[in-house]
Amino acid sequence: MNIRICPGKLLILLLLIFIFFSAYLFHRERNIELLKKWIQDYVNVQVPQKPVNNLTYPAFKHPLAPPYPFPYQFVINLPNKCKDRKPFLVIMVLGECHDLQSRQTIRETWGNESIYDVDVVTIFLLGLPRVAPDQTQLMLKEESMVFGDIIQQDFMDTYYNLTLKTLMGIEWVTKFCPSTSYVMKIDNDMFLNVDYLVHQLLYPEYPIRENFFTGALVTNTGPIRSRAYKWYVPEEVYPNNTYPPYCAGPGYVFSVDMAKKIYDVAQEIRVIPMEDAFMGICLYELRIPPTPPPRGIFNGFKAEYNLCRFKKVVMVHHYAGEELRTVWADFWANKSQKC
Ligand SMILES: *[C@@H]1O[C@H](CO)[C@@H](O)[C@H](O)[C@H]1NC(C)=O
Ligand SMILES: *[C@@H]1O[C@H](CO)[C@@H](O)[C@H](O)[C@H]1NC(C)=O
Ligand SMILES: *[C@@H]1O[C@H](CO)[C@@H](O)[C@H](O)[C@H]1NC(C)=O
Ligand SMILES: CC(=O)N[C@H]1CO[C@H](CO)[C@@H](O)[C@@H]1O
Repeated sequence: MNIRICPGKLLILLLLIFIFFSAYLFHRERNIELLKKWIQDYVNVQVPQKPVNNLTYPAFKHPLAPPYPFPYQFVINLPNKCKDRKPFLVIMVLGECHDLQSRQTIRETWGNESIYDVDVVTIFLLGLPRVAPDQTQLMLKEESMVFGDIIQQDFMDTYYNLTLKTLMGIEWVTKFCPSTSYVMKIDNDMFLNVDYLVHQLLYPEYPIRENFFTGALVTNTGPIRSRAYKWYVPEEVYPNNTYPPYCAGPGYVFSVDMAKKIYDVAQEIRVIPMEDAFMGICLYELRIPPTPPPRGIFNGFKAEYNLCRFKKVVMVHHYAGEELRTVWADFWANKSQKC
Protein backbone atom coordinates (compact mmCIF):
# COMPACT_ATOMS: atom_id res chain seq x y z
CA MET A 1 0.00 0.00 0.00
CA ASN A 2 1.21 3.47 -0.81
CA ILE A 3 0.68 6.32 1.59
CA ARG A 4 0.83 9.49 -0.34
CA ILE A 5 0.66 12.92 1.18
CA CYS A 6 0.13 15.62 -1.30
CA PRO A 7 2.79 18.37 -1.06
CA GLY A 8 0.22 21.11 -0.42
CA LYS A 9 -1.08 19.43 2.72
CA LEU A 10 2.43 18.69 3.97
CA LEU A 11 3.33 22.34 3.63
CA ILE A 12 0.28 23.42 5.60
CA LEU A 13 1.07 20.86 8.27
CA LEU A 14 4.66 22.08 8.58
CA LEU A 15 3.45 25.67 8.69
CA LEU A 16 1.05 24.83 11.50
CA ILE A 17 3.77 23.07 13.48
CA PHE A 18 6.02 26.07 12.99
CA ILE A 19 3.34 28.53 14.15
CA PHE A 20 2.55 26.47 17.22
CA PHE A 21 6.19 26.13 18.12
CA SER A 22 6.86 29.86 17.68
CA ALA A 23 3.83 30.68 19.74
CA TYR A 24 5.05 28.35 22.45
CA LEU A 25 8.51 29.89 22.46
CA PHE A 26 7.13 33.41 22.44
CA HIS A 27 4.82 32.54 25.26
CA ARG A 28 7.64 31.01 27.26
CA GLU A 29 9.93 34.02 26.76
CA ARG A 30 7.10 36.32 27.74
CA ASN A 31 6.39 34.30 30.82
CA ILE A 32 10.01 34.43 31.82
CA GLU A 33 10.07 38.19 31.28
CA LEU A 34 6.86 38.62 33.27
CA LEU A 35 8.19 36.44 36.03
CA LYS A 36 11.43 38.44 36.19
CA LYS A 37 9.47 41.68 36.34
CA TRP A 38 7.20 40.31 39.00
CA ILE A 39 10.18 39.18 41.05
CA GLN A 40 11.82 42.57 40.67
CA ASP A 41 8.70 44.55 41.49
CA TYR A 42 7.22 42.52 44.29
CA VAL A 43 9.92 40.44 45.83
CA ASN A 44 12.59 43.08 45.30
CA VAL A 45 15.28 40.59 44.54
CA GLN A 46 17.98 41.55 42.07
CA VAL A 47 17.78 39.39 39.01
CA PRO A 48 21.32 38.89 37.72
CA GLN A 49 21.82 40.89 34.56
CA LYS A 50 23.55 39.65 31.48
CA PRO A 51 26.96 41.17 30.83
CA VAL A 52 26.47 44.47 29.02
CA ASN A 53 28.79 43.56 26.21
CA ASN A 54 27.03 40.29 25.61
CA LEU A 55 30.22 38.81 24.22
CA THR A 56 29.15 35.63 25.77
CA TYR A 57 30.41 32.17 26.14
CA PRO A 58 30.23 29.47 24.60
CA ALA A 59 33.78 29.97 23.68
CA PHE A 60 34.52 32.09 20.73
CA LYS A 61 37.44 31.08 18.55
CA HIS A 62 39.70 33.49 16.74
CA PRO A 63 43.48 33.29 16.22
CA LEU A 64 43.91 36.68 17.91
CA ALA A 65 41.64 35.96 20.86
CA PRO A 66 43.33 34.10 23.73
CA PRO A 67 41.38 30.85 24.16
CA TYR A 68 39.39 31.29 27.36
CA PRO A 69 37.83 29.93 29.43
CA PHE A 70 39.69 26.71 28.95
CA PRO A 71 40.47 24.40 31.82
CA TYR A 72 44.15 25.35 31.94
CA GLN A 73 46.09 23.27 34.44
CA PHE A 74 48.77 24.49 36.80
CA VAL A 75 52.03 22.85 35.70
CA ILE A 76 54.03 24.48 38.51
CA ASN A 77 51.94 25.54 41.47
CA LEU A 78 52.42 26.76 45.03
CA PRO A 79 49.19 25.60 46.65
CA ASN A 80 50.55 26.05 50.18
CA LYS A 81 52.33 29.37 49.79
CA CYS A 82 49.63 31.26 51.70
CA LYS A 83 48.57 28.46 54.04
CA ASP A 84 48.46 29.54 57.69
CA ARG A 85 49.51 33.04 56.73
CA LYS A 86 47.78 36.30 56.00
CA PRO A 87 49.92 38.21 53.52
CA PHE A 88 49.21 41.90 53.22
CA LEU A 89 50.32 42.03 49.60
CA VAL A 90 50.82 39.54 46.77
CA ILE A 91 53.12 40.87 44.05
CA MET A 92 52.51 39.06 40.76
CA VAL A 93 55.41 39.62 38.37
CA LEU A 94 54.90 39.01 34.66
CA GLY A 95 57.91 37.93 32.68
CA GLU A 96 59.10 35.38 30.17
CA CYS A 97 60.23 31.82 30.79
CA HIS A 98 63.80 32.19 29.59
CA ASP A 99 64.34 35.42 31.51
CA LEU A 100 65.90 34.00 34.67
CA GLN A 101 68.07 37.11 34.98
CA SER A 102 65.13 39.45 35.48
CA ARG A 103 63.66 37.14 38.09
CA GLN A 104 66.97 36.98 39.93
CA THR A 105 67.34 40.78 39.87
CA ILE A 106 63.85 41.16 41.27
CA ARG A 107 64.44 38.52 43.98
CA GLU A 108 67.49 40.46 45.10
CA THR A 109 65.83 43.88 44.98
CA TRP A 110 62.18 44.83 45.55
CA GLY A 111 60.91 41.24 45.21
CA ASN A 112 62.73 40.06 48.35
CA GLU A 113 59.89 39.06 50.65
CA SER A 114 61.95 39.18 53.81
CA ILE A 115 62.90 42.87 53.86
CA TYR A 116 59.49 44.36 54.57
CA ASP A 117 57.61 45.09 57.78
CA VAL A 118 54.40 43.50 56.42
CA ASP A 119 53.96 40.01 54.98
CA VAL A 120 54.65 40.18 51.24
CA VAL A 121 54.41 37.29 48.76
CA THR A 122 56.23 37.60 45.43
CA ILE A 123 55.35 35.21 42.61
CA PHE A 124 56.42 34.99 38.99
CA LEU A 125 53.75 34.10 36.43
CA LEU A 126 54.71 32.01 33.42
CA GLY A 127 53.13 30.07 30.58
CA LEU A 128 54.75 27.24 28.64
CA PRO A 129 58.14 28.08 27.08
CA ARG A 130 58.28 28.21 23.28
CA VAL A 131 62.05 28.32 22.82
CA ALA A 132 63.82 25.05 23.68
CA PRO A 133 60.70 23.98 25.55
CA ASP A 134 61.97 20.76 27.19
CA GLN A 135 65.23 22.20 28.47
CA THR A 136 63.64 25.44 29.60
CA GLN A 137 60.89 23.56 31.41
CA LEU A 138 63.46 21.46 33.30
CA MET A 139 65.27 24.62 34.35
CA LEU A 140 62.05 26.21 35.48
CA LYS A 141 61.23 23.18 37.63
CA GLU A 142 64.65 23.40 39.28
CA GLU A 143 64.33 27.13 39.76
CA SER A 144 60.94 26.70 41.34
CA MET A 145 62.32 24.11 43.77
CA VAL A 146 65.07 26.47 44.84
CA PHE A 147 63.03 29.66 45.16
CA GLY A 148 59.42 28.49 45.51
CA ASP A 149 58.02 31.51 43.72
CA ILE A 150 56.95 30.31 40.25
CA ILE A 151 53.41 29.71 39.03
CA GLN A 152 52.88 28.22 35.59
CA GLN A 153 49.90 27.07 33.55
CA ASP A 154 49.78 25.12 30.32
CA PHE A 155 49.10 27.87 27.79
CA MET A 156 51.65 29.03 25.24
CA ASP A 157 53.68 31.91 26.63
CA THR A 158 53.21 34.44 23.84
CA TYR A 159 52.59 38.13 23.59
CA TYR A 160 49.03 37.62 22.44
CA ASN A 161 48.37 35.35 25.43
CA LEU A 162 49.41 37.89 28.04
CA THR A 163 45.87 38.19 29.32
CA LEU A 164 45.90 34.49 30.18
CA LYS A 165 48.91 35.09 32.41
CA THR A 166 47.23 37.83 34.42
CA LEU A 167 44.07 35.73 34.64
CA MET A 168 46.17 32.82 35.92
CA GLY A 169 47.56 35.06 38.68
CA ILE A 170 44.06 36.20 39.55
CA GLU A 171 42.85 32.58 39.58
CA TRP A 172 45.77 31.62 41.83
CA VAL A 173 44.99 34.39 44.33
CA THR A 174 41.31 33.39 44.31
CA LYS A 175 42.01 29.70 44.86
CA PHE A 176 45.26 29.58 46.83
CA CYS A 177 45.78 32.95 48.46
CA PRO A 178 42.43 34.50 49.34
CA SER A 179 43.84 35.45 52.75
CA THR A 180 45.86 38.30 51.26
CA SER A 181 44.59 41.87 51.52
CA TYR A 182 45.88 43.34 48.26
CA VAL A 183 47.39 42.23 44.98
CA MET A 184 49.79 44.07 42.71
CA LYS A 185 50.39 43.08 39.09
CA ILE A 186 53.71 44.35 37.79
CA ASP A 187 55.97 43.87 34.78
CA ASN A 188 59.56 42.73 35.19
CA ASP A 189 61.17 45.98 34.04
CA MET A 190 60.02 48.18 36.88
CA PHE A 191 61.32 49.93 39.96
CA LEU A 192 58.84 49.23 42.76
CA ASN A 193 58.67 51.06 46.08
CA VAL A 194 56.78 48.55 48.22
CA ASP A 195 57.08 50.67 51.39
CA TYR A 196 55.34 53.60 49.76
CA LEU A 197 52.67 51.36 48.27
CA VAL A 198 52.00 49.67 51.62
CA HIS A 199 52.18 52.64 53.96
CA GLN A 200 51.10 55.60 51.83
CA LEU A 201 48.46 54.04 49.63
CA LEU A 202 47.08 50.82 51.12
CA TYR A 203 47.56 51.38 54.88
CA PRO A 204 47.77 48.04 56.78
CA GLU A 205 46.23 49.67 59.87
CA TYR A 206 42.94 50.36 58.05
CA PRO A 207 40.29 47.79 57.11
CA ILE A 208 40.86 46.20 53.69
CA ARG A 209 39.14 48.18 50.99
CA GLU A 210 36.53 46.66 48.72
CA ASN A 211 36.00 47.24 45.01
CA PHE A 212 39.40 48.91 44.90
CA PHE A 213 41.42 48.88 41.68
CA THR A 214 44.01 51.55 40.97
CA GLY A 215 46.97 52.40 38.77
CA ALA A 216 47.88 54.88 36.04
CA LEU A 217 44.47 55.58 34.52
CA VAL A 218 44.06 55.35 30.76
CA THR A 219 40.87 56.87 29.37
CA ASN A 220 39.36 57.62 25.98
CA THR A 221 41.26 55.03 24.01
CA GLY A 222 40.11 52.28 21.72
CA PRO A 223 41.33 49.22 19.90
CA ILE A 224 43.83 49.55 17.07
CA ARG A 225 42.08 48.43 13.89
CA SER A 226 45.07 48.50 11.58
CA ARG A 227 46.76 45.18 10.86
CA ALA A 228 50.12 46.92 10.60
CA TYR A 229 50.37 47.22 14.39
CA LYS A 230 51.46 44.66 16.93
CA TRP A 231 48.38 45.40 19.00
CA TYR A 232 45.88 45.00 16.17
CA VAL A 233 42.46 43.96 17.46
CA PRO A 234 39.90 42.86 14.86
CA GLU A 235 36.26 43.75 15.33
CA GLU A 236 35.32 40.11 15.74
CA VAL A 237 37.47 40.01 18.84
CA TYR A 238 36.31 43.31 20.32
CA PRO A 239 33.45 45.06 18.51
CA ASN A 240 33.36 48.33 20.46
CA ASN A 241 35.41 51.23 19.18
CA THR A 242 36.31 52.39 22.66
CA TYR A 243 37.78 50.85 25.77
CA PRO A 244 36.34 51.63 29.16
CA PRO A 245 38.82 53.35 31.53
CA TYR A 246 41.59 51.01 32.65
CA CYS A 247 44.88 51.01 34.55
CA ALA A 248 48.04 50.84 32.45
CA GLY A 249 49.61 47.39 32.24
CA PRO A 250 53.08 47.96 33.74
CA GLY A 251 51.64 48.05 37.26
CA TYR A 252 48.30 48.19 39.02
CA VAL A 253 46.93 47.28 42.44
CA PHE A 254 43.63 45.87 43.62
CA SER A 255 41.90 44.66 46.76
CA VAL A 256 41.60 40.88 47.08
CA ASP A 257 37.79 40.83 46.61
CA MET A 258 38.40 42.08 43.07
CA ALA A 259 40.39 38.95 42.22
CA LYS A 260 37.35 36.71 42.57
CA LYS A 261 35.05 39.22 40.91
CA ILE A 262 37.32 39.61 37.89
CA TYR A 263 37.94 35.87 37.67
CA ASP A 264 34.21 35.19 37.67
CA VAL A 265 33.29 37.81 35.08
CA ALA A 266 36.19 36.76 32.83
CA GLN A 267 34.56 33.33 32.49
CA GLU A 268 31.64 34.99 30.71
CA ILE A 269 33.03 37.58 28.34
CA ARG A 270 35.29 37.46 25.33
CA VAL A 271 38.95 37.76 26.28
CA ILE A 272 41.07 40.23 24.32
CA PRO A 273 44.87 40.11 24.04
CA MET A 274 45.49 43.48 25.75
CA GLU A 275 45.52 42.44 29.35
CA ASP A 276 45.24 45.94 30.81
CA ALA A 277 42.33 46.97 28.59
CA PHE A 278 40.74 43.61 29.34
CA MET A 279 40.88 44.35 33.09
CA GLY A 280 39.08 47.61 32.26
CA ILE A 281 36.40 45.67 30.38
CA CYS A 282 35.96 43.37 33.40
CA LEU A 283 35.61 46.39 35.70
CA TYR A 284 33.07 47.86 33.30
CA GLU A 285 31.05 44.64 33.31
CA LEU A 286 31.24 44.59 37.10
CA ARG A 287 30.17 48.24 37.20
CA ILE A 288 33.15 49.01 39.43
CA PRO A 289 35.17 51.90 37.99
CA PRO A 290 38.93 52.06 38.68
CA THR A 291 39.92 54.44 41.48
CA PRO A 292 42.09 57.38 40.36
CA PRO A 293 45.38 57.35 42.34
CA PRO A 294 47.16 60.42 43.75
CA ARG A 295 49.03 62.16 40.93
CA GLY A 296 52.36 60.84 39.70
CA ILE A 297 52.81 57.76 41.86
CA PHE A 298 52.37 55.18 39.06
CA ASN A 299 54.94 56.19 36.46
CA GLY A 300 54.59 54.54 33.09
CA PHE A 301 57.60 56.42 31.74
CA LYS A 302 61.20 56.39 32.80
CA ALA A 303 62.30 59.03 35.29
CA GLU A 304 65.90 59.59 36.28
CA TYR A 305 66.78 58.20 39.68
CA ASN A 306 66.57 60.64 42.53
CA LEU A 307 66.34 59.33 46.07
CA CYS A 308 63.80 61.82 47.34
CA ARG A 309 61.67 61.56 44.25
CA PHE A 310 61.68 57.75 44.24
CA LYS A 311 60.65 57.72 47.90
CA LYS A 312 57.34 59.30 46.94
CA VAL A 313 56.26 56.98 44.13
CA VAL A 314 54.89 53.46 43.86
CA MET A 315 56.70 52.58 40.66
CA VAL A 316 58.83 53.82 37.78
CA HIS A 317 58.98 52.11 34.40
CA HIS A 318 62.09 50.86 32.54
CA TYR A 319 64.40 49.80 35.34
CA ALA A 320 65.99 46.39 34.97
CA GLY A 321 69.26 44.49 35.29
CA GLU A 322 72.35 46.26 36.61
CA GLU A 323 70.66 49.64 36.56
CA LEU A 324 67.87 48.39 38.81
CA ARG A 325 70.39 46.81 41.19
CA THR A 326 72.42 50.02 41.44
CA VAL A 327 69.40 52.22 41.97
CA TRP A 328 67.90 49.78 44.45
CA ALA A 329 71.12 49.54 46.46
CA ASP A 330 71.26 53.30 46.89
CA PHE A 331 67.54 53.57 47.53
CA TRP A 332 67.53 50.85 50.17
CA ALA A 333 70.73 52.00 51.89
CA ASN A 334 69.28 55.49 52.36
CA LYS A 335 65.72 54.57 53.11
CA SER A 336 65.70 56.24 56.51
CA GLN A 337 67.20 59.45 55.17
CA LYS A 338 64.85 62.44 55.52
CA CYS A 339 63.88 64.27 52.39
C1 LIG B 1 66.65 39.04 51.07
O1 LIG B 1 66.95 39.81 52.20
C2 LIG B 1 67.48 39.08 53.27
C3 LIG B 1 67.55 40.01 54.47
O2 LIG B 1 68.21 41.18 54.13
C4 LIG B 1 68.82 38.50 52.84
O3 LIG B 1 69.37 37.75 53.89
C5 LIG B 1 68.62 37.61 51.62
O4 LIG B 1 69.84 37.16 51.14
C6 LIG B 1 67.90 38.39 50.55
N1 LIG B 1 67.54 37.48 49.46
C7 LIG B 1 67.99 37.61 48.22
C8 LIG B 1 67.55 36.61 47.22
O5 LIG B 1 68.75 38.50 47.90
C1 LIG C 1 47.66 30.94 23.32
O1 LIG C 1 47.74 29.75 24.05
C2 LIG C 1 46.97 28.69 23.50
C3 LIG C 1 46.98 27.54 24.47
O2 LIG C 1 48.29 27.07 24.68
C4 LIG C 1 47.52 28.33 22.14
O3 LIG C 1 46.75 27.31 21.56
C5 LIG C 1 47.47 29.58 21.24
O4 LIG C 1 48.09 29.30 20.02
C6 LIG C 1 48.15 30.75 21.89
N1 LIG C 1 47.82 31.93 21.11
C7 LIG C 1 48.73 32.76 20.59
C8 LIG C 1 48.22 33.85 19.73
O5 LIG C 1 49.91 32.66 20.83
C1 LIG D 1 30.11 49.62 23.67
O1 LIG D 1 29.50 50.67 22.93
C2 LIG D 1 28.18 50.99 23.29
C3 LIG D 1 27.72 52.12 22.42
O2 LIG D 1 28.33 52.15 21.18
C4 LIG D 1 28.10 51.37 24.75
O3 LIG D 1 26.78 51.60 25.11
C5 LIG D 1 28.70 50.26 25.60
O4 LIG D 1 28.67 50.65 26.92
C6 LIG D 1 30.10 49.97 25.15
N1 LIG D 1 30.67 48.87 25.90
C7 LIG D 1 31.88 48.96 26.47
C8 LIG D 1 32.43 47.73 27.12
O5 LIG D 1 32.53 49.97 26.47
C1 LIG E 1 71.20 59.79 47.10
C2 LIG E 1 71.97 59.60 48.34
O1 LIG E 1 71.90 60.38 49.28
N1 LIG E 1 72.76 58.53 48.38
C3 LIG E 1 73.62 58.21 49.52
C4 LIG E 1 73.16 56.92 50.18
O2 LIG E 1 74.04 56.55 51.19
C5 LIG E 1 75.40 56.34 50.76
C6 LIG E 1 76.20 55.93 51.96
O3 LIG E 1 75.52 55.06 52.76
C7 LIG E 1 75.95 57.60 50.16
O4 LIG E 1 77.25 57.38 49.65
C8 LIG E 1 75.05 58.09 49.02
O5 LIG E 1 75.47 59.32 48.52
